Amino acid sequence: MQDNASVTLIGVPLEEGSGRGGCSMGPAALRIAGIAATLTELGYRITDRGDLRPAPAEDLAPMAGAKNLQTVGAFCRAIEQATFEAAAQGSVPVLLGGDHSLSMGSVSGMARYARTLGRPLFVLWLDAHADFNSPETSPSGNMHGMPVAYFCGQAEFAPILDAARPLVDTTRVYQVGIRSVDVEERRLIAKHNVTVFDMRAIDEEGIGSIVRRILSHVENEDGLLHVSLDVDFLDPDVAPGVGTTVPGGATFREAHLIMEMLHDSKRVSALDIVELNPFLDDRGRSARIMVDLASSLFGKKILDRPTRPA
Ligand code: B3U
Ligand code: MN
Ligand code: MN
Repeated sequence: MQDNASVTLIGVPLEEGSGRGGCSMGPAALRIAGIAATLTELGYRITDRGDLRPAPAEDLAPMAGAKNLQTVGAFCRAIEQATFEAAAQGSVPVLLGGDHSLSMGSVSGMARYARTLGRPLFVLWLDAHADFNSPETSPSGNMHGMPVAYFCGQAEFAPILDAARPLVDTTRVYQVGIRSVDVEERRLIAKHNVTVFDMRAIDEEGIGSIVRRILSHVENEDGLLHVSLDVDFLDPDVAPGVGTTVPGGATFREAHLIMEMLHDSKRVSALDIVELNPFLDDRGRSARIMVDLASSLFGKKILDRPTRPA
């Protein structure tokens, strides 16, 4: 992402992928927490496309292993198009979620855009969960646990969403912060060579070194980078406003350092902010933290010069 670029906000009031109510209020909470004003102050031109509200996709046959498929599928189609269009206009799409199933659409839209440029798309998945289930392996049937498997091309999705979609090469997917993985996900992650930096890796190596390594791969291939930020990446003590809290998550400072390093890289082409559940939040705290992290990703600095001597 270039300084002084334009940003397109895309509201996704989707909670049907999560198995509980609340995430549909996420876009409103992020707007109330000041996402547009914060990015405007940083010098960006903001277009707010409002909230997507597609009619359910009745051509999708209901599936036992994928709850609310017609709603989630309709959203993902609309998101794919809106994300692609924003990127093709030279803007950075910022998806205001909404549960994490929305990333099936946003990553697919960016994969289509990257293909038009002939450049590879990388995905940085910041999450407590691997989200690598398919309708066959999911213990819950909730589609927010499936987006990574979807855009990496797990075969079981072919009949239910667009089979001709561009995919992301699994070797270009980086999962950071993982600490809750289902049995089948564990097998699939190993089989597909997804690079996982779990919480142990963060504790042992430090987040700065991990992010530097990921960014050097993106740079070596002149890639675009899609960042998908699940609220539960953070420790629940930091961000309680999420349905599936898992203890032992990233700290406030670790998360900010990631965002600051991502900004410096100028590689970020799209951002998802997902799983914020204002119904479970503590007086807007998590919404404000997500906006704060977004502002670091878009260039907010502690000082107007490097804070670390070269
Ligand atoms: N892996 C479990 C739980 C889960 C995944 N993502 C979230 N929860 N937020 C599942 O249902 O797939
Ligand atoms: Mn997730
Ligand atoms: Mn999660």
